[in-house]
Amino acid sequence: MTVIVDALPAPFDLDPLHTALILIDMQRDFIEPGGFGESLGNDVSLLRAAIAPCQRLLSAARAAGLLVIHTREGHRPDLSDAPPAKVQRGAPSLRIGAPGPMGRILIRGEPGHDIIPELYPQAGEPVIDKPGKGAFHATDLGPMLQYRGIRDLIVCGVTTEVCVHTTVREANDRGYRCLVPADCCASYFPEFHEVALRMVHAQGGIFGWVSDSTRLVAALD
Ligand code: C5J
Repeated sequence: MTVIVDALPAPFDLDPLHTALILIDMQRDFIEPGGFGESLGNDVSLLRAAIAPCQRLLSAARAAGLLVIHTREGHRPDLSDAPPAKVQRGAPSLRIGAPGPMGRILIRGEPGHDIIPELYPQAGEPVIDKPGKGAFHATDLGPMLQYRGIRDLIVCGVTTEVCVHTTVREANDRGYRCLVPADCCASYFPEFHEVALRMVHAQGGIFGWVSDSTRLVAALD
């Protein structure tokens, strides 16, 4: 079965059985006060706009039988997988690994590293722990998609211009077609969000396609 989604720069056709929905880093560390995002000086409330559209799309994707994959950015407690160049940025008391109100910042197993309750994974949905911005770098996402016969990706999450964009670029270079629902992504910088989305669909869709949750949910219904 093929469904057609109204998108830029052109309609996107997808087969739910060969499409994965990837929710990038919808973690407390980025979205709730007291985590990594706030430690970098950001207004984390700006990211909440993506939660309700992601919830609606997640329900539709589950009902339509899409593979649903969640990612979390974070590091081992001993920081052995954290490049020093990444750790050493920002004020020392607020760096990756430092204690915060939601546990050690961006460390696996800490409360802040977990996915927000509104979008919590269901049993059987893979969760990819990634040390970098892209979901393919140093993870088993590639083989996972290959073994499941996935050809197309719907990429949602935060932040648009950082981990969503890096993942879309990585996926595009690996031959996946990516569709980004604009309202299912968010940034601490609204202007970066807008430009990042334009960068995806510009030049004939140089990195992929852009649509929104309303159009996608209608197509999957
Ligand atoms: C950032 C992310 N912004 N998930 N990570 O550092 O986009």
